Amino acid sequence: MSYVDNVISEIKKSSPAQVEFHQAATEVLNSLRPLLQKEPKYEKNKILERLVEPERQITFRVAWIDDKGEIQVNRGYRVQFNSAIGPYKGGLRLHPSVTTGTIKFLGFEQIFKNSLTGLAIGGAKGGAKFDPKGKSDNEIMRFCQAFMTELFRHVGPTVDVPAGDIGVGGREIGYMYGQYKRLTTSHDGVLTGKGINYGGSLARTEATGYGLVYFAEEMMNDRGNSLAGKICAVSGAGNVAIYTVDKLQQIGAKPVTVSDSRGMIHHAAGIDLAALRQTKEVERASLTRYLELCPDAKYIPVSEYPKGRNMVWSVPCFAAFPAATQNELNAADAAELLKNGCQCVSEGANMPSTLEAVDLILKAKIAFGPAKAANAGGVSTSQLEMAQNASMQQWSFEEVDQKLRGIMSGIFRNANETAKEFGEAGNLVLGANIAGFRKVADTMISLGVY
Ligand code: NDP
Ligand code: 2IT
Repeated sequence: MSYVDNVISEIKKSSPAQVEFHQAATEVLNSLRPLLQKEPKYEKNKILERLVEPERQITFRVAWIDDKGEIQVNRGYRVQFNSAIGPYKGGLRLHPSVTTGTIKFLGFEQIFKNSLTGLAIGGAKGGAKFDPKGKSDNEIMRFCQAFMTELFRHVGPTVDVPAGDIGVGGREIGYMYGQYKRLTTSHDGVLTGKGINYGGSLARTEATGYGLVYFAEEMMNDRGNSLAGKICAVSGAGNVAIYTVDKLQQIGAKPVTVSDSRGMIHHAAGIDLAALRQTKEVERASLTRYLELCPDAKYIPVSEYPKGRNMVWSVPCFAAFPAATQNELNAADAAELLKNGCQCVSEGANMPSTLEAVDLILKAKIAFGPAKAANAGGVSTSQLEMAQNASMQQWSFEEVDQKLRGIMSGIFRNANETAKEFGEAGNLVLGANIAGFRKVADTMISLGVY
């Protein structure tokens, strides 16, 4: 058995239930094969065995009192995966589907994503198995305070800097930061995605979606094409999806879909950004509310999707932006996108495409932006927030956005050139994985065995 096969098989044996982590590790490790063959030092130093084992993994009890006065208990997580090149950095996810396997896959991906940004940030992820839906604002506040009451002892501005992810936006970051500040008396910016009044960075809210579109434009320009005037399909209706729609419209493209966990909107006239923001950011409502605001749109509930299909991907489009969650685009979805002439898939969510879907898309040789490259704008701008906090400055929106553009363009060049170096021009999965890995692995060797 080869080195890579051995490590993958060991992961499956030692953590049998962590299927999402197996999937993420399989994708990354498989694409490292040409590098590992060329450079025996990685196997000799047991880099893969060390990389797949988190440096530290914390689970903890989160107990809080709901509006009825009843005690609720949830499980909290922080997986501090790798700090070779900088402090742990990565988001917090609050969703009922969260398991150890979810947080580990996200933390593992984050190592390579953060390395690729060219910034000094290590990889981590956290969150809780908790459903924010139907909770009052006071319940969210008490949950976030309880969560931070344990987490505060494991984080710090040069140790570990969490941020948002699914179910964690500005409101939750504010409640967590307030609790951290009360417990430590320190106003040190330990979370990113903070409000602008208390240390947040302008453009962090927009950064993941904007960065995703900048990355897709880089891929298109490299192929002598552009997104301007093109029909785009976007999934999700949260932070990443909203600002993907926003930037697509700014550059003259036409996004026509969004979706949430209950259904999707197909708005042939083009998504109405104000109606989308009113529905999701102001009212925190279902997309049926969007339909009330825009009656010329079409709403399809999940119950009407054919089995095993995500209907967003059956809408003919030039470019597709999965921006909801993992494994939301499978092989059947990919086949339909390709059949309808799709030329570009750029991943806003983490691991939205299944391994089989990625294979089909790569074989078709259309542009494919893997999550760890394409959605790295969020964490990059988080690092810009850390830099502003550390120097007690606040930069303008334009300054941050300009830096974000530069970082996305650097990520594209790095992944693209690395793919060419290994004789796989255009394969940004291989390019991103090898480029992200090399910096972390070489650093681990420099730092001595740990
Ligand atoms: P939000 O919570 O703001 O939005 C998530 C959206 O996806 C919602 O519309 C939600 O629908 C939908 N969704 C979530 N889970 C599911 C599910 N299991 N099935 C169907 N729909 C689902 O999160 P973000 O926009 O921040 O995150 C979206 C993706 O982007 C995630 O994969 C995240 O890891 C990734 N990401 C986020 C970054 C950030 O800066 N926020 C940075 C990089 C990546 P509903 O509201 O009905 O639950
Ligand atoms: O997946 C991700 O990159 C994020 N959720 C953002 C992490 C961050 O630290 O900003």
